[in-house]
Amino acid sequence: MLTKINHIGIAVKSLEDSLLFYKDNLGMSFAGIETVEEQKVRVAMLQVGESKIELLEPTSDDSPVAKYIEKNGTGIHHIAYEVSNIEDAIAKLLEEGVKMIDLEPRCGAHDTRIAFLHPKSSGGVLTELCQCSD
Ligand code: CMX
Repeated sequence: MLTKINHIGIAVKSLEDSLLFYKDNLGMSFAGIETVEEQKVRVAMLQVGESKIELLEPTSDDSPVAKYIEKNGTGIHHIAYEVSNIEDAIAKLLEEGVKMIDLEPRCGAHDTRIAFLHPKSSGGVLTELCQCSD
């Protein structure tokens, strides 16, 4: 069902401050910043080899990522696994009794369709399914 890890999401307070570390100190290539209005986050995607790191900055105090930072501090927020057919993946997980936050895909960053599993079903790790556009 899963084809690879698409990205690791990291909650930060400021993209610009965090980019100094990831882009300048670690030398990751930077693919630009995008705002996902619906989820109240600004997202910066960085690439290292085949792997991607997604920095998430809340755009308002009521953003879910702002709430996450308030409760847990900055740090790893989610792991996103790539799937080739997200509807099939959601249906399979539901059939197996996995609790989903998203019963239907929603829009993610960089032209993807995504769905979150409930952390109760994944040992407290927020887990995302992610289907890239063809
Ligand atoms: N890690 C672990 N647990 C988390 C979590 C995280 N990062 N974020 C939320 N939770 C927990 C909550 O504490 C809550 O637990 P309880 O049910 O025990 O209280 C549960 O998950 C549900 O969270 P919620 O905020 O109450 O539920 P919502 O449906 O309102 O939102 C979610 C869930 C995950 C979508 C939202 O919290 C969130 O993080 N949104 C931002 C998503 C994001 O990262 N978008 C970026 C772009 C996407 C991309 O392309 O990758």
